[in-house]
Amino acid sequence: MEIKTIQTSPYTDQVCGTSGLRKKTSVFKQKNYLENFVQSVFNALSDIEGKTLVIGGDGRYFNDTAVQSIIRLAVANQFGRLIIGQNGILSTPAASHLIVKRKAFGGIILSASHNPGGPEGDVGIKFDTAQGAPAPQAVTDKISEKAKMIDHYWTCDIPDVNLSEIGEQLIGSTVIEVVDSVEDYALYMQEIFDFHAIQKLFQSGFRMTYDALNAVTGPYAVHIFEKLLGAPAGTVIHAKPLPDFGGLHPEPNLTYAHAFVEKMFADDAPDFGAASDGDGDRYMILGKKFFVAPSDSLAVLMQYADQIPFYAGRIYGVARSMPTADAVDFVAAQKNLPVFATPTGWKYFSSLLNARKISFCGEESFGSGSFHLCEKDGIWAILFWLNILAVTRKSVQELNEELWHHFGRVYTSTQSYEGLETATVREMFAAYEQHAADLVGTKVNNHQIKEVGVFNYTDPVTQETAKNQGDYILFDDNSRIFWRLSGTGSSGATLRVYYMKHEKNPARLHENAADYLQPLQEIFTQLVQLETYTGRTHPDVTT
Ligand code: G16
Repeated sequence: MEIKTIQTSPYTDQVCGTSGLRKKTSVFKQKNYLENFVQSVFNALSDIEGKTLVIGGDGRYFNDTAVQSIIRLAVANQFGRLIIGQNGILSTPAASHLIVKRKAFGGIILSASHNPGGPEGDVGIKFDTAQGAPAPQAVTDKISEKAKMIDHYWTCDIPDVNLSEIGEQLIGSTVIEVVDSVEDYALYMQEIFDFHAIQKLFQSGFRMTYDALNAVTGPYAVHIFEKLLGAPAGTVIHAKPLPDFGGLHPEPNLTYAHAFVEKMFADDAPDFGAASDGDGDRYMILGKKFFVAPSDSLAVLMQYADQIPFYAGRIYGVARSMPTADAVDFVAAQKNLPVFATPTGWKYFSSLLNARKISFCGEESFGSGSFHLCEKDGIWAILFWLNILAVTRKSVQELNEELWHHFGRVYTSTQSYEGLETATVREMFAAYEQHAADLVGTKVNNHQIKEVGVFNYTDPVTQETAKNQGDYILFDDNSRIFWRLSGTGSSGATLRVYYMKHEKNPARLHENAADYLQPLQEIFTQLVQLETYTGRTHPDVTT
């Protein structure tokens, strides 16, 4: 087998965002685009010869060709073993678990997560380290640097590897091992949760619907919920991973998973509804006619964590990203546990998880996780809920409302304005920042401003810093507006604005979150002159 050196020239846009590189499919299809980036990943890592690399993805359009190209590059770069999910399928959490279980050097995950797929959609590549964790900032910076100066890559002329059959073959000096995508992950879930208790819950007539949105989690969900836990066949809908997700948007939230949400708000809704995103690391929970906000979900998991034997005696603390509403802080305070607030991006949780400063973490963007692995994990979170429901025999609504009655409800809403001009948004930010300091102590629409600022972070474990992670305004009643630019979009700029207010009045715990937070939205749009700069009066997505 001949190793070929291919001359190439850099693309200027190969800069890692919140979670690896995400671009339009047409961008990834350009000559050498994928190869340049993958070789840059390898160039950024030293000492890869003979090492093990895990490869998998969410089954979206273009992944099949991308996997074969990555195999050729990895063989030519002399990796010792490639562990590949059958048919190229691995959810992000399953890939993370395989990396750790098989002591791999790292893994390449082909997914643009919650972004749509297909010829008009997006493609993405993430690199996970030997801890099964998203590459930290220092590594992604190095990858972006290498991509800027790349002038050649190594590949080889080998036929496409058959990924449909489980087994091993030797190509050059590299063992190619195709593994079952689901088995190891499902075994791990059985170590963590009380499957027997959840089986009994289903035997009692408990009804669940799980929407896999034709993305990666279908096979995992059918195996775990229907086969192992005994939920009736048909509990999992849209179970087959499809290249274009069958036209569904692979982001489970109130806007994009509207059909599923309607099902859960119908009179004959099941007791429990859940959905995951494209690569299976996010999740959404619904009860009968009841939506669980991601920040409330994290609070419920934290409240009942000691009911799960795997975590008993191992509950150290919790982290949430700074824009995430602080419902979990109240639970943690009662349990006398520390809370960490990180920038957006799962990579910022890894050091805290590995140092066991925290056991759990989560974000408003529908992700939660624990030290069981260093990626967020949708099926894990859903099993956690099922385990709590099985032990307490309370409803989703009861579990959530009990916390509201005890601690007050932290109303939260995230609004995203998509497809904005990056330069215009920067101008808008700059104009706001010029007068921001003068706002302290003033009243806007009857809300007294206590503090304004920019969120900067120092990792308490590594001491690494991350600056300018978002702007915030804090009011004297501790309500808050936080805003930042998304780092996962593939074109233009997406502005995310996060609103939060703590309500203790028992008579006001059951309002619509977006309506309740409307006054804060008005303040934001007024202070940054949103309409003047962007022409927008309404967000594209509200969760
Ligand atoms: C990634 C990150 C998350 C982040 C999310 C949204 O998730 O891992 O930490 O919250 O993107 O980021 P942004 O607001 O910058 O778009 P995923 O599921 O897309 O890999």
